[in-house]
Amino acid sequence: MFIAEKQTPAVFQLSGGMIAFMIDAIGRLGQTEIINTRHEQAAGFAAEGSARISMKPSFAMGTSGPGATNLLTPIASSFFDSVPVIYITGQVNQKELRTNPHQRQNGFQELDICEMARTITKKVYRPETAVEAFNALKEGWLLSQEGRQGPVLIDIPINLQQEELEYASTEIDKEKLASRLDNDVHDEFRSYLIAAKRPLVLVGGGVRLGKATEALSQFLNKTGIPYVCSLLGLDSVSHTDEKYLGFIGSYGNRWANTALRESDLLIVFGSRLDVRQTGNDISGFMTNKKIIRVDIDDHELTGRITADLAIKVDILEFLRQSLNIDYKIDSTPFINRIMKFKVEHPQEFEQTDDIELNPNVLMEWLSSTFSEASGYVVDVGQHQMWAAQSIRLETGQRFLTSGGLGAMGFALPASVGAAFSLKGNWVMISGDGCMQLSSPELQTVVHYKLPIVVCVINNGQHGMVAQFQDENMNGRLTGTREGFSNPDFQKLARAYGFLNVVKVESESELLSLTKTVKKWKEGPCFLEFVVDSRAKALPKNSF
Ligand SMILES: Cc1ncc(C[n+]2csc(CCOP(=O)(O)OP(=O)(O)O)c2C)c(N)n1
Ligand SMILES: [Mg+2]
Repeated sequence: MFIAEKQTPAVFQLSGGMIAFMIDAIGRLGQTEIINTRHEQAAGFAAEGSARISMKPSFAMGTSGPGATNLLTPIASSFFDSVPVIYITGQVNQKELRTNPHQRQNGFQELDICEMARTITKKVYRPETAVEAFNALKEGWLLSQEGRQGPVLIDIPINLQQEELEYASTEIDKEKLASRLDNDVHDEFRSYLIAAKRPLVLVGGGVRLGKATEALSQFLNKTGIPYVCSLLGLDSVSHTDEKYLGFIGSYGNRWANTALRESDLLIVFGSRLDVRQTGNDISGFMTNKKIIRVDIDDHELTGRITADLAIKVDILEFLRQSLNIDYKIDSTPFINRIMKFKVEHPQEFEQTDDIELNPNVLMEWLSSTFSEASGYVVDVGQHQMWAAQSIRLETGQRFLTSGGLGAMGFALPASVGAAFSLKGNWVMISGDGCMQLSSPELQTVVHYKLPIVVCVINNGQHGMVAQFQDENMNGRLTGTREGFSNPDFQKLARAYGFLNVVKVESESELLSLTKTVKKWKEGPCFLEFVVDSRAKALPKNSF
């Protein structure tokens, strides 16, 4: 009843005895769709994808023991990327729970998932009564969304699941975050702006999580400050605005990192500034510039990069109030210089000429072919970086990927979750390695006839790690190319019931495919792109 009241798009799960009563209750009520995945990890990633799109908590469920441990990876993923997911695991009957901590196990499939998940959740609950279980749901729903968002875990013993409770509605308004802004902060902020010649905004994932994309756009237009994005910030801004200067970081666009280096004031909205963004050389990153950080989580503000001005605040509130600041800059000379550099060093030139299907050209082709898609869901590896570098997002298009955890196998199930939360077609981009972690979910896509364009970038290897080996291990490719092989993806897709399946090996084939593929976008289709194993994720920047 609680789940139904919250009008969540679906509950994602893989069945098991210890959650069977709860699943049955949701099914009998008939108000929430129950989506079966082929692995609990996929259920978790699907819930994460769904929550990122619906902007409210989603539910993933798994049974006790292996079902629960299979949920640990998505729990960590949603914790690091601040996504509100409510994970519910079944637990053995309270009578079966071990009482002596030195005993390994008492009940069958008994496992202390709460202890294991404690450090990767905002809170874990092991209710002792049915009323406590209900209260945990109520509190967990609010807590997962409060302040910096993130997952909670509720581990419910099977005997509690069978109790009947009188239901009382739970519509409680989320307490508004107390403002921590005062005029002094804005005065100081303005004084940094005024002193800067080349201010630059770095947009992180926190902007969208803080529901502040619109306010950010107003702020940027009003102030005239150009901007760059981190991986998770890519879909919070317009890519067609002339102030957009690209994707930064270790594998960022060369011109975006140049802008970062040349800026004399970096204003960071909701980004952790982790090593993928700053490189290892922190002092190099900070050279010749002032840094302002705005974040809801003060633990981030005291993290790797010390800011000249650190503001702990709800980003939406900060941006709204900043619209009143009297400030405007003409950044044209700075923008023009960076754009000239971009023209001289376009992204596709990073690959050598003899690569038959340039992966950056491929990503550009995908963005023009699927300019009307709801968004892209991208896995982990070189293909992820090629996508981040070269996909041009249309306004409102989403870009989901596993940021902080970087979990291979995220994209296919997350695209399932996204497809349940927002209509329109979704482009899922995976590597050949990642696809082998998630391929059972092809069945989920076919079963629910989801409008997902499955793209596999097949370079015959764990490319990202092979690239690392190339650079650091004299090209010994143990475990990445050696010992690695793929199934015939064409046959695999057909075996799962995909009707529209194609393999592309060169840029000329791409062009002739555009029309056909556009026709396929309504239902599931499977596109395999064969990319030379010598193609790399470049440039590899250090600052
Ligand atoms: C679950 C998991 N295991 C291992 C890794 C380490 N890892 C990062 S990228 C990568 C290779 C991915 O291979 P593929 O999907 O083929 O992508 P490519 O880099 O070739 O584009 C690996 C093994 C990871 N990030 N996640
Ligand atoms: Mg690969």
